[in-house]
Amino acid sequence: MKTNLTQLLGIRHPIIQGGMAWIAESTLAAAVSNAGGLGLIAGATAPIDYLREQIRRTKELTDKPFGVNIMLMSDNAADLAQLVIDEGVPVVTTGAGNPGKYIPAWKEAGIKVIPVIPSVALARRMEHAGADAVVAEGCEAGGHIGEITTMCLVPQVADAVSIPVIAAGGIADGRGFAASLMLGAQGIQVGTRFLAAEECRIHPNYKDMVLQAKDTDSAVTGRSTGHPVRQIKNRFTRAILDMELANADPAAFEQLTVGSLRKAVIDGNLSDGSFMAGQIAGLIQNICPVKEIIEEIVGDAERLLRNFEEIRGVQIG
Ligand code: TUI
Repeated sequence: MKTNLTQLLGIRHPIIQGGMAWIAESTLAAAVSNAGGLGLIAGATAPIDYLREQIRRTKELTDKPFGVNIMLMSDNAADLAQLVIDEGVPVVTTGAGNPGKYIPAWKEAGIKVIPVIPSVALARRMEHAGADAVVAEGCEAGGHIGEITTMCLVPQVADAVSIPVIAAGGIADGRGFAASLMLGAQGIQVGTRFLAAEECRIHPNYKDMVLQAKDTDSAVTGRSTGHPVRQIKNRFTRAILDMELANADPAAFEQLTVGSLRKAVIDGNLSDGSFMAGQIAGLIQNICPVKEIIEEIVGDAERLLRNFEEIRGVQIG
C-alpha cells in the first residue's frame, strides 16, 4: 500500500511505531524498520549518551529509515534535539508539547519532522511551522494524552491541514488501519500493539498486563494537573487518583509518575509501576514478532478495503 506517507519517508508500509518512553529502543525500532514500517527510538528523559548509543546501534541493526521521538516535557529536550541533528537521524517525531522552536534547525538539517498533536489548532500551527506530517493522536492512546478521541480528531485534522495525517490512539489491527484511512489519514502510528512484540524488551510482567487487560482496564491519572496519562489500572493508579481527589500537591505525584514508568518497564513491579498502554490493549491476545504484527495489520486492511462488501456483508447501491 502506497500513500503520501510511504513516499515522504521512503518506507514500505504506512505504519510508524509509537515513541514510547523507556520502551522504544534500538531492538524494537530496528525490527519495525526492517519490517517496512518506521521504527522509533524514545528520547524521553534519557541521558544524551544513552540516546546517542541507541541511535548508533539502530543504524547497525537496520539500513532502513528510522526516527527518534523527542519528549518535549523532558528537561534535556534541547540537548536531544541537537543530538538528532549531529547523528544524522532521518525522522523526528515529538510529543507532550509544541516543538515549534526546534523545527527550523531540524528542517535545515534535512530531517523529516512529524509532531504528535492532540488538537486541530496545534496541527495547523505545526503545518505553518514547516512540519512534514502530523500524528493526530486520540485519547484512547496510552501515555500522555489530549482530550479528543481518534474518531473525532483525525477527520477534523485531515480537513484542516494539507500535509499527511497519521492516525494514532486505539489502532492495533487491520480494521483500525482501514478505518483510519477512511477518516482521512495517510498512515497509522501503533504503540500498544508493539508492547506485545517479541522484540519489545520490557519486563515480561508488562507484557502480561497488556495481554490480560480488558477494554475498561485503563485509567487516566493527572487530569487535575493538566498532564493526563493513560495506564493500566493497578494499585499505583488508584493511589494517584485518590491523591488527586484529595487535592494533594500536584508536583508530588507528577514526580511519582515518571519514576513509576521505570518500575513497570525494568522491574515489572505490578503494584507500583506505571504500565502505560492504550484502550486497545483489550484486543491484544498474543506475543509475536514485529514482522508478523505489521504484515497482519497491512494484509487484513488490504483485504477489507478490496473486498469490503463481501467481508462485511454490506451491499452498496
Ligand atoms: O507524548 C505522548 N505520550 C507520552 S509522553 C510520555 S513520558 C511522560 N511521562 C510522565 C508524564 C508525562 C509524560 C508518555 N507518553 N504522546 C503525544 C502527545 N502529545 N499526546 C498529547 C500531546 C501534546 C499535548 C500538548 C502535544 C502538544 C501539546 O501542546 C501543548 C502546547 O504547548 O501547546
